[in-house]
Amino acid sequence: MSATADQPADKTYAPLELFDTNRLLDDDERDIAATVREFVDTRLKPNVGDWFESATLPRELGREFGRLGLLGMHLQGYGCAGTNAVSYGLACLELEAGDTGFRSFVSVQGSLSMFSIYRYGSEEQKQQWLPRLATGEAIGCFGLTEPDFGSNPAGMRTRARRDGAGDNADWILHGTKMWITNGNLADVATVWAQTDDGVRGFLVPTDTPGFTANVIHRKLSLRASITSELVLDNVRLPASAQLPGAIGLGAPLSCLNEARFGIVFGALGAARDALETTIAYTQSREVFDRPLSCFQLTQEKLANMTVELGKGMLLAIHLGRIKDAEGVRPEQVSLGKLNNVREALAIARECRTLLGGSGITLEYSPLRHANNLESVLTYEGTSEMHLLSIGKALTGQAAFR
Ligand code: TGC
Ligand code: FAD
Repeated sequence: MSATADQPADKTYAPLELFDTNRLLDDDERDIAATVREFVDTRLKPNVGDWFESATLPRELGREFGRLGLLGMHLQGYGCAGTNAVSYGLACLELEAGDTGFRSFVSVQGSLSMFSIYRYGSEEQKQQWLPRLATGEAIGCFGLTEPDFGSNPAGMRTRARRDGAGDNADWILHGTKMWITNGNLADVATVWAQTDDGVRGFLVPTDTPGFTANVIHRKLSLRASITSELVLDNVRLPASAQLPGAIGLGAPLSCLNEARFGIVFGALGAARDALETTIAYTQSREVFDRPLSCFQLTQEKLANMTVELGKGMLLAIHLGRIKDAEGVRPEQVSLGKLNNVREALAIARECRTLLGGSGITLEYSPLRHANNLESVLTYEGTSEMHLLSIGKALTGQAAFR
């Protein structure tokens, strides 16, 4: 039977099926993506509307992510799964198809908290924290941003000073960190501070006297995620709390590369979910006595969004393959984060238009995804910072200052 305007063709494709991007993945990668997708569909999606509305994220999800092997999954040893970068990216994509809050949790735990310890910690620090962080028994957060220094962390005011002489003297940390994901859930915070010798990193158990986390309320974005202010009021730490390998601002920035890489894939999950939701909606919604899907303006929107989603996926897999082969350069991650978040946000907003009034409730995912992606556009380097990083790579001139 041939298709007519009112009758869909026999064979239809999901947006990424059109691109056949699965062909670019191996069996293990496809299995990991399918396992996470199943978990998201059965455990997370049925609850996400309530969590988003009540601005909560249950702490026990950490253990569930841990049981799935998602926490620090691209790290080797210490109870971590040791997958390749593409598998980690695909897990981020599937989580963010549920909600950005889920991907954020896993990004911060694995790529910021655990990675900072894995890359820069002493063996004792690794043994103490990584196995518990991998199972989700412990939760970590990463405090770089301050109220007055977000895009420009070099200006941070949080200070760490020695109390006494010699390498074994205690450290005293004083300052405030802002917009910290999982701050109120965390057992350990990686805190970056200025010292007489430049920026250094510290592991702060969150029950240390002088440490307080305050939840940031009334968010319009990333509501299914806990975001906090961290106050360090003369927090006393032993010398062993310092991350010995972290010397200078390059250390926290290198952790950001890991999390930004996850976002290159993750944002596409939000876009894919918005688009699939919208295609289904347009097929059942009748306007002017015909399905919304059979109007040319609708199909133009769906086709354009599919093209951008697929291009983003090809870019993500390409960057993942480079990362697995020889390591991806920061400006290459900037290309991916800038493009894929920008396009995902445009897709989620365009999807909302096709849902009409129905699109403004939590019944449908696109506006929730769009609201979340506003945060993603800002965190892990704003789109402007990534434009400037690309500009620097092209011209050799840093235009940040
Ligand atoms: P600059 O002089 O360029 O660099 C200082 C040192 O760092 C090195 N470096 C990097 N190293 C690794 N990876 C990178 N991406 C790096 N970028 C720079 C650089 O080579 C240098 O090393 P050395 O040895 O020569 O000292 O620093 P700058 O002060 O000019 O800043 C550059 C700029 C603007 C790109 C940087 O400050 C920046 O990336 N700003 C954005 C800040 C940001 O992204 N914050 C994110 C906070 S964490 C977060 O948002 C988590 S959200 C989590 C979630 O919920 O998912
Ligand atoms: P600002 O730096 O004040 O930027 C404001 C505007 O000015 C932006 O448009 C920016 O692009 C622009 N701008 C700044 N400098 C320039 C320039 N040189 N040229 C042109 N334009 C410029 N941080 C953490 O450390 N840990 C976390 O876990 C964490 N989680 C977060 C979770 C959420 C939900 C959010 C919203 C943020 C989180 N952040 C976290 C903070 C995030 O990284 C910062 O918000 C981000 O880096 C931007 O900093 P800012 O908000 O201070 O904006």
